Amino acid sequence: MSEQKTVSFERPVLRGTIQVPGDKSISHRAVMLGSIAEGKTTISGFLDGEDCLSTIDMFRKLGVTITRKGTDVVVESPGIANWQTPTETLDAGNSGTTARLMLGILSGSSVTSKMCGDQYLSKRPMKRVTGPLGLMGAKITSDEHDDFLPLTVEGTTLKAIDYQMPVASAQVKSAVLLAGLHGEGETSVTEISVSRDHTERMLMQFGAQLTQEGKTIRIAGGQKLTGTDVVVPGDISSAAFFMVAAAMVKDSVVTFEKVGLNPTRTGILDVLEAMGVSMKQLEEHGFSGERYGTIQISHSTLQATEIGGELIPRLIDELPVLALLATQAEGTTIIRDAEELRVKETDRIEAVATELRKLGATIETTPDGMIITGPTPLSGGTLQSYGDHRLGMMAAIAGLITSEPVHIENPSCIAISYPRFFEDLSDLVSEEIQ
Ligand code: SPQ
Repeated sequence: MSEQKTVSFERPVLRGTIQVPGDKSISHRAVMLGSIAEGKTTISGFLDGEDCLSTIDMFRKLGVTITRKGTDVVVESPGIANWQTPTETLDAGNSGTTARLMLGILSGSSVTSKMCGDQYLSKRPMKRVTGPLGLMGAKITSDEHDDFLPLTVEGTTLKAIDYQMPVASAQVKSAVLLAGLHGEGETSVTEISVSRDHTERMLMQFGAQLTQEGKTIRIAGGQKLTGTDVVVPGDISSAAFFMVAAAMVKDSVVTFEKVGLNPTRTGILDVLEAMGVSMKQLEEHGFSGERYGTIQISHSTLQATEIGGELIPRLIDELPVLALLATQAEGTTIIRDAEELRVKETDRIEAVATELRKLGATIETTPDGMIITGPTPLSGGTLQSYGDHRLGMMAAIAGLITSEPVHIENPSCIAISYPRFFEDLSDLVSEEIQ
């Protein structure tokens, strides 16, 4: 029998201050670059979610010593040139970031390894990465279908390419740049829309030189990385769930401390503002090339908006919960140019629409997005997570505004990016004082 979690509150109000767990994208990259570098790297604020633990596990199999005490991680590596050939298959679990970035890294290493993923990751396209890596001379083969895991990578000498990306994807950009780091010559990647730039920022923090001109990033091959200290800010994609909750639930005020404010990730703040959400930025700091700060979000009257174009890569993972928010806004919200949602852990366009309709929402799907008309009072129901952490958390947040309880099927996937999600939810929610 599958497990279930119920979200049910009489008259919830969200109040208080929260520090959400470390950024998933930055945590992966800190372990990856720390393992490529020779020597010691320390990471604080690491996300101990299942995806990032898959990345740690892979590098241990490659002979890197990684110790972790909660959110503090120490990586001690002999450097990429001295990795061991793993005796076991490298398992990326549910993590697309692990799989795609590792394909780029392993291609230019000196080891041969086989990589697999879970049932969801095994259906996600890999050709977007193996295509450009093949142009660099990477030796990646498959037993069955070359667009999907499992894949075998035989490390080899790579040559530089100039790559024009057909999709806006930080994973594709990062895989090519990380392969380029070990290629012969200068590799360039040109994006169609700017995607999260954590790889570029962190490569520079580890001592590599990159140049950027417009949407083109260049990296010279043969550069050596040096271990360093990385501080991981809170993940704005995790904070997004409570930001939306605070905006929707009457009388709520929530303060988010040390949350990542990298401009390539703050599209959600632009959308909240456009929808009329009352928001205060209380302070801002920078560390390791990443910005973070304190943001306060309060309950507001919501207006519909349009979300598309260059904004999409800046909030791609927040679209499921923004669709929920749109059900409470006055008017018709249009999400377009988001076809990438169809190749995430699940088809997030169909899954979001199917689940929110069960609660009574008015949502139409389009090939590249959703059209949502509100405001609509939502009823309760049983929602599927599809094994997708973002769907599971969206369902839980919906439960704060439904007239009846929301039951979430298979909620354990939430631990992929936010292991203490339900504890943080109950800490923030208090029943209304009459
Ligand atoms: O790692 P994974 O499984 O691909 O995770 C997701 C998520 O919702 O957490 C997407 F399913 O985030 C991606 C994001 O969508 C993480 C990421 C990164 O760290 O580089 C980039 C985005 O993917 P993409 O395909 O646009 O590059």
